[in-house]
Amino acid sequence: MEKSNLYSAVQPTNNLTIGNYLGAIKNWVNLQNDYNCYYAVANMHAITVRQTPAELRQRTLSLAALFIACGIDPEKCVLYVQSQVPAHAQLCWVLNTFTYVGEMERMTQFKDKSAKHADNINMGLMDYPVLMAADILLYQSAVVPIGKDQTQHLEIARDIAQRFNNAYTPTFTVPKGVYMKSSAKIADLLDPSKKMSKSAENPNGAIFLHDDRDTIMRKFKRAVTDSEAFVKYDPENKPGVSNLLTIYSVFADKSIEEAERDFAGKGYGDFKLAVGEAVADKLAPIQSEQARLLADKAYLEGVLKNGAERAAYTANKTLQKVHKKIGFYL
Ligand code: LTN
Repeated sequence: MEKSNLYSAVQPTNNLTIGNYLGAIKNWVNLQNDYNCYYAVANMHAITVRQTPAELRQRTLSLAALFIACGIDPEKCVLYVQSQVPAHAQLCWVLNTFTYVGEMERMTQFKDKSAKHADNINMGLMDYPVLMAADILLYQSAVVPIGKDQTQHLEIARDIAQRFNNAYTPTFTVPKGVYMKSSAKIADLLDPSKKMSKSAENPNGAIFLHDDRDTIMRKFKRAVTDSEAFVKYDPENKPGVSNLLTIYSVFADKSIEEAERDFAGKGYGDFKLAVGEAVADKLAPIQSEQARLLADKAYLEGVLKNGAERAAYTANKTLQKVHKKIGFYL
């Protein structure tokens, strides 16, 4: 059977945490055999808030290298940088005329980001969901793996697709969002009532994918536990310990029960050490592969150029159809 197309993207803005790794990239790796995957570095979305140019450029390359280092195979998938495929901006323009100002003003993320960046509520920020719809629809994507925070964006993409299809003839595949149920939810190490976030106030509560072993060990050592002294999975009463158990279980590839057994009769000191080591052991090879790729710029640029060409091929086919239907003189 013909595989369906799958689309996802990450913005090259903040540094990614182990939560992002488990919630997004690790799943992407598992999906690459079952779908025609398009994975993008969403640098056009990134500029909706002000960026330092040199940093944005560096983070773009760095994120692409990270994807590959995590196991995304650029031969199997189409891995590319969004701005290298002009069709994204082109389709976005057309889709803008199928999107209402009112519905964009009501988007939760727009409201949140407007409050956070009150000095720069630019049109791009408001148009963010339309650009995202363009990303998805250009590739006739059937499936879009996303986090819960992107639900509203995916709904709008579906609405826009249906609106266009109804106004003309079926043109876009109407995408379905998939929410990774199996992926473990990782909480902040210092405040286990909060999700581990790349923009947490205190960076000691989050493990970043670029953290070295010493940093990782130090952060786990300081992680919040409780005043009891036994390792047991009980998210309600022992949120800190349960979070550490979850992290250990995914990074050491063990079930929660096995993880509990590993620490039966042991104190929190040993436990935290083991969790830190499991994480550091998993991240070390990813980090060294990412560094190796970043040092081989010619290779990396070649991969991205090839990815952009393959992406543009599919994207331009869709764009051509759209332009024809709306009556652009071709
Ligand atoms: N908005 C997403 C990133 C993103 C995306 C996409 C995700 C941009 N375009 C298309 C899925 C499909 C985010 O910030 N997580």
